[in-house]
Amino acid sequence: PFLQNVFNNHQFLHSTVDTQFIDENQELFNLKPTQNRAQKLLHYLGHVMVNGPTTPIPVKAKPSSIDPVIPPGTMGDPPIGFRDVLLRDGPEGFAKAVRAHQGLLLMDTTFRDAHQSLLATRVRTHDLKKISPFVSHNFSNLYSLENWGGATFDVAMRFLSECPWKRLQELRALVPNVPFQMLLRGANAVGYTNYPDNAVFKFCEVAKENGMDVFRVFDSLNYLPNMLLGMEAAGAAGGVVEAAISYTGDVSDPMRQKYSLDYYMNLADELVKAGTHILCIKDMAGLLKPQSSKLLIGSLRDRFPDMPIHVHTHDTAGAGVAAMLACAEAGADVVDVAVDSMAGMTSQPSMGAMVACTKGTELDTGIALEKVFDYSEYWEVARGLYAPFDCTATMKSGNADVYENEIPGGQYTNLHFQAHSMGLGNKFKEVKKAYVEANKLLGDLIKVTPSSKIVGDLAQFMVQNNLTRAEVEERADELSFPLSVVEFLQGYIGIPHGGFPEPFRSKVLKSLTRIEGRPGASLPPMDFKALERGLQAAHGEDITPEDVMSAAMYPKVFQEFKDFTANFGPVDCLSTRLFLDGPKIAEEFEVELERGKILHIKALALGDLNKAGQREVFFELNGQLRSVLVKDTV
Ligand code: 3PY
Ligand code: ZN
Repeated sequence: PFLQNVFNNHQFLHSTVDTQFIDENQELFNLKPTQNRAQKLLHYLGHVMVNGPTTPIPVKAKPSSIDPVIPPGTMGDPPIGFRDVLLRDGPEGFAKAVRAHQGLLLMDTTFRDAHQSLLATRVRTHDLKKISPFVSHNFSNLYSLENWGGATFDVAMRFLSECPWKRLQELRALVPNVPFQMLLRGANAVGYTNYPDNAVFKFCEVAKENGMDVFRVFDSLNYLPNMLLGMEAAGAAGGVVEAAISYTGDVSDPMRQKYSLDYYMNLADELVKAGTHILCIKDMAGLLKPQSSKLLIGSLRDRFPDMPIHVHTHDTAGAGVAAMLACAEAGADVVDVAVDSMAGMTSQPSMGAMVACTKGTELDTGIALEKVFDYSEYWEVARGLYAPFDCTATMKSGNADVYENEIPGGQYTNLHFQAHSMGLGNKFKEVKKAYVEANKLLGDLIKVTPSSKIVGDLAQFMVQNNLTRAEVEERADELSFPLSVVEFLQGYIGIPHGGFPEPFRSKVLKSLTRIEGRPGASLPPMDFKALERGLQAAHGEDITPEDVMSAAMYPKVFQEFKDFTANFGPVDCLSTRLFLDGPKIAEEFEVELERGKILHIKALALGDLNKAGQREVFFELNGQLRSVLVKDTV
């Protein structure tokens, strides 16, 4: 609301009032500074023009100067979708409808896992919002749109300086008919380690209130107590519970006994018993081949005829479409795909390929291929905006070696990039080999965030210190291992299938404490009221329940995000090219601060360096000359 303080109250300024007026109008002395978002944004743009982007840019490639065009086809109300079924019939009714559906259903991962795997999770709300009405109108028969959770929560604040909750709210308003899906790391929520139970419950509650529908719950060790906790939290919030078994090994290989078909069937029994609405196989590294798909999904289908089955994979080896077709033929109800231009390699298999390959069969998705082409074109151009983060800067193809190293999609990209950026492009193979050895040292783990990071940290430690597995085993009591490895062995993220590796564990831990059972069970509950008061003291009164949850998950990242926004304003309103690269001199552009509130800006000139090491940057803002002083740190 418009601030009615002493500086702009008409009656007060014109002295037409007496002191009683002051007593009755306390808000006159509400002297909080006005937001002045426009000036803050100029400050941000000036800063980028002088010093370059605020988010670290890994490669020299510039964001493309071509803006994506929104395809036509968004007139009127969007058609009815599965979300309408969910709102009407609740999670159980939704699950029934999914199971009863004729044909194959798809989950679209373009808004989450695809860019987490290919573009370092950097896709901004700005570009997601633009294409959302198109998705709502033309993909109303999706099972769900995965658009939240996993790494997006942390990255939104840390690297994009935007609020993950606002993303959820804004997308929800634009897509009323397609269920939204998030990835919940079980007892780790959207973080890397176990949180107190009440934090996981509260997180799910707030996510549901903000429009989340389907919670895919996994644990990085498939540790049942952690999974049950996450499922309970999602269920108590009123969400659809999709319990996900993380898949590793190869069920069709009789030589791979640790993660056998029986192992998966027993785990599935527990999850079904615990009341999951949907059962998911989460193949985070893309290890399912057609024959293992047939065996695993076929067995689950036989055992649980009424349970909807959803399969997630990555296309790292290039066999993703073949595997997902085999899953669908074996009885899966839903498989995950990303739109073609955001698919393949370490991302999900291609939506267009799945739609085309099932067309006219019993598995027909009912999705129009022409719409997929339009959607794909938007993303092909939008992807160009993220060129500085695109894995294709260095990675040129997928690789079937993933069947050996079992590295999850997103991590495969990260490790590849790290090897290249350290000038060790030719060492990637060595890193992958070390990953295999590190996994064996740790007892052959399920590898997915955060257990995959622990294996990766150990692998890097081995490469850096030139250590073989035998040497690490032998010298385990004297080496200083990465903290993540030590904490894993202490039991901080739960207990791996088959127990901890011995004598390795005892040699590393010596007298360090060991956590018994589920780690969250021994953590004291989080005091949200106290947290809220602390945040109010630090950042002012306007702290929302969503802010409290952001701080609960990532205290330091949240604080930095708030400080950044206090300085630079709502940078999420800027287009991606402006956000990353700033405007060119003489460029004119518009920034929509909120609906109907548009700033017209022109970048005029960059001043010379002054004695204080600053530059003055000149703009025209809504026709008026403005300037900002920016410290030149380059
Ligand atoms: C995540 O936890 O972010 C994942 O995508 C795991 O596969
Ligand atoms: Zn994934």
